[in-house]
Amino acid sequence: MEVLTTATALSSTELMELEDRYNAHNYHPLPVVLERGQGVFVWDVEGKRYYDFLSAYSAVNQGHCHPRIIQALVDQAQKLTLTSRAFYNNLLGQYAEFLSQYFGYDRILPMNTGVEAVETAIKLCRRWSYQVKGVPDGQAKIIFVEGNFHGRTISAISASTDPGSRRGFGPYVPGLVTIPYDDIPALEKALQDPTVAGFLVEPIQGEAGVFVPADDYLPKAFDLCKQHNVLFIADEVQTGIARTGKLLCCDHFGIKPDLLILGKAISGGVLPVSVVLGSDEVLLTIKPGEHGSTFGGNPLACAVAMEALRVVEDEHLAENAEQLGKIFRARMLALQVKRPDLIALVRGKGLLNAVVINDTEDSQTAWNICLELAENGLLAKPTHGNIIRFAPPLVMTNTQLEECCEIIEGVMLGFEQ
Ligand code: IF1
Repeated sequence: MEVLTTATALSSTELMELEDRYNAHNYHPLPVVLERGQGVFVWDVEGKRYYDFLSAYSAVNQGHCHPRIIQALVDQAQKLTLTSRAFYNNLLGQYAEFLSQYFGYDRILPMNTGVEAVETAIKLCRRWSYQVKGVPDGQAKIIFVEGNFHGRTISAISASTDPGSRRGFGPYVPGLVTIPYDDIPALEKALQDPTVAGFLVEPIQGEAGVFVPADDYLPKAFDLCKQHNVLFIADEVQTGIARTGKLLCCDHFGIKPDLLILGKAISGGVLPVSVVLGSDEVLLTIKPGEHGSTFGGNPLACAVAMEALRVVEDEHLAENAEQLGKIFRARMLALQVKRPDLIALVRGKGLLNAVVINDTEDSQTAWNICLELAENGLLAKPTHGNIIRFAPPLVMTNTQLEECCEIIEGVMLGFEQ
């Protein structure tokens, strides 16, 4: 049996078969095999070009292989990639200062994947509640909302209400409470418990289908948390870094989370970088040797993330997302008028949008629409069966967005259920 030592020119079909044979079946990808990305475009192994309307789930906000970010990666990769935190490196202090000032916090705790940052926030919240709030040791509760998605670790799925994420992985982590989303009375009731340490929420629920809460939900939730000396923790792994038309989704609601969780696009999707930002009061409750990770805060991640965030600012990506998002939703709403049988709802903020297909969650309609979109050169994927998430890189131009709307309109108007 010939062992493939280097990437051989295999067809999409051969590559899908190879992955099917040797890789775990923990995803059900669209039958498209990508080989190259640049800006808003990706190409499959046969050379077909697509508009990327998923952006690797909002990790590639700055566009694929952004030249400035890749240059930062290459330059640093030729100097020093990893030291571990057993020693200092020349970039972590500069990175921590850069991030603290960029987002307006006292300090950071650097990790790698989004869910590691979520786990870190849970540990910080529990530790703060014992050391500062005075919750009896081992009794801290953290409130989550129904429909949440915070990653795939045992803690994250213990907080999940999605059977697909949590079924068959018990026993579950205790102390994680779920309440209805966008429901202030439910939060008020849960906060009566003096052992509650934190409220951890996505400002907009991405995976659940881009649920945008009532305008007063997050501000009221934040005020309630302050009244009960509970940490308000925002998971902005997907909604952060300009995706919803502001640097942070919380900025739309005028609130500043006590702990801010970021990931994905903080590195422009170039390599895994995540972080928790907060006050000295909370972050300094973890002492040396009590938390960490091999790659957390590595110099390569620091160099890449600083450049990725400079690009967000220099290219006004939040403003662009805000403007293009309005155009996109207007075009989709106009499309809904023409195809009310197919489109039930359009919702979103900035360039995090979803079109809810007028069919049951277990229908193949949304999937089949995405297959036709791919045929027509646009990549999107359903979330939760009948909801198609549309989230292109934030570097998209008006002209490109108009062209993408034409592709989506063409497919939807001609689609036979
Ligand atoms: C998958 C979803 C999106 C996230 C929020 C934490 C994490 C995520 C709000 C964890 C990750 C990814 C994970 C990926 C698909 C994608 C996803 F569909 F799963 F839910 F974006 F909506 N908080 N979301 O969205 O970050 O550890 O992955 O770096 O697991 O299928 P991670």
